[in-house]
Amino acid sequence: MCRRHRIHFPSREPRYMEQHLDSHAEALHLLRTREKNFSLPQPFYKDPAFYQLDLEHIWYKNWIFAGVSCDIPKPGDYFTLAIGEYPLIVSRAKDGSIHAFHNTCRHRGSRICSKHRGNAPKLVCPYHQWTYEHDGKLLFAGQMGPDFDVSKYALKQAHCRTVGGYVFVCVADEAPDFEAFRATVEPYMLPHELEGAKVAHTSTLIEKANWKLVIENNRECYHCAGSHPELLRTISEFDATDDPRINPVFRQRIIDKAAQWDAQGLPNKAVYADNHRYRVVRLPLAHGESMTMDGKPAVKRLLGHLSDADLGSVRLLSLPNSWNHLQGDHALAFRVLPLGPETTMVTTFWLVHKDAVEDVDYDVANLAKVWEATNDQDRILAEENQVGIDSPAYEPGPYGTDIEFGVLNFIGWYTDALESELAGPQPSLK
Ligand code: 3BY
Ligand code: FES
Ligand code: FE
Repeated sequence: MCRRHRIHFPSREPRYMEQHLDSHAEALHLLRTREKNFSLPQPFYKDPAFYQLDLEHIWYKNWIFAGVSCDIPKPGDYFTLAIGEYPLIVSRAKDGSIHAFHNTCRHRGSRICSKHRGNAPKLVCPYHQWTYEHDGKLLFAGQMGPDFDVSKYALKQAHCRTVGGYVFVCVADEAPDFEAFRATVEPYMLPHELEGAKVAHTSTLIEKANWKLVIENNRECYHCAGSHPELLRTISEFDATDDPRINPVFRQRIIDKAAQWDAQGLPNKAVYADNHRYRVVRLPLAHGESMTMDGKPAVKRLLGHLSDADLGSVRLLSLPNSWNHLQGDHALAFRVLPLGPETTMVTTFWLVHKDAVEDVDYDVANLAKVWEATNDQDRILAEENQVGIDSPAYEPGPYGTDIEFGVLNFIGWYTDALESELAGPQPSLK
C-alpha cells in the first residue's frame, strides 16, 4: 500500500475509556472518603467527567419530571425537552394517551421536532418526510421501494407515566418502579385537578451553575431572610411543622389547618420516601392564602372544584429535578434540566383553572410576580455559589443540620444513588 495512504487514526475509544474509568474510580473514592454533612468535593460541581457520571447514573436512570399534561390538552399537541444527550418528544395521541419518544428519526437520525411545543396532525421528519403517528408508528416513508417494511421503524419510546397532571419520563432500558410514588403523591395532587388546568405562564432561566447547586439552594430556606423579601411575605422560612423555631401563632395555625384538612379529606401529613428521593406534604402559608405580594389569591376561579382558597401548598419534591407548590388558586411546577457541568435550565409553570380568563380572573404580572423575583434571586445565589466553588481555594463546608436538613437529604440521596451505581458492574477496558 502506498505510504501516504497508511494514515493511522488512533481510535479515541481506549483513551476515552481510560479517562472514564479514572473519573469513575475518583468519584467512588471521593464518595467513600468525603466528610459526611459537608458539601461535595469540587469535581462534583465542575468536572465535565463527573457531569457525565451524573448524566449516566442519575439522569438516565431515574424518573424525570418532563412537564404538565395540560400543556398538551388536544390530540396532536406535543412539547419537547432534552435529558442530557437525549432529545425527547412528549405528545398526545388520538385516544388521549400521552407518550414519550426519542426525537431522532428512524431513517437517518434527524431531529424530528425542533420547536419547544406545537400541534401537528402527524410527526413529520423535516429531512425526507418520514411520517409518524402520535403513538410512534411509522405511517409513511416515500420512495423506499416495495419491500420496505414500515412496521420495523417506529419511533423509539421512552418510558412515560402521568400522575395528577404531571408527566414523568425515563430513558433507562428498564425504568425503576413508579407505582409507589404514584400511590403516595396522587391523593395530595388530585383535589387540585391539574389534568384539567391550563398553563397561564411559563418562564425559563438558564443558570450558570451545576444542577446540584440549583437543587441544594432550593432545599433550604436558610438563605430566604437574606434574599427573598417577596416570598417571605407569605411563606414561613421553616418548612418542617415540628421545627422548634416556629412561632406560637404559626404553630397553632399548623395544628388548626391540619385538623380542618383532615375533616375535608385532604391529605396533609409529610411523607418522605425512597431514601428521600421524594417528599410530599401540605403546609399552611404563614400569612395569606396564596404566594402573591398581598397574600390574596391571584386567580378568582379556584383550581378544579375547590371552594376554599386557603389550602396552603402541597409541596411535592421529586428528585433529581422537580419541586412544586399546589395551592387553592394556582399551582407552581418547577422543572430542572442539566445543560452542562455548570449550566442548568429551570422552567417554571404557573397553572390555573382552564376556564379562568386572563385579565378578568387573573393578571399574569400579579400571578407571577413573587416567583419570578424568587427564581431570579435563587439564580444569582446558585451562580455565585458556583463561582466560589470553582476557586482552587474551595473546600467542602458544613451543612447546618437544623436549618439545612433538606440539603442533607438531597445530598444523602444523591451520594447513595451514585455510589451504588458506581460500585456496580464496571465498564471494561477493551
Ligand atoms: O419554597 C420552596 O420551594 C423552597 C423550600 C424552601 C426554600 N425554597 C424557597
Ligand atoms: Fe428523517 Fe430522513 S432522516 S426522513
Ligand atoms: Fe430560594
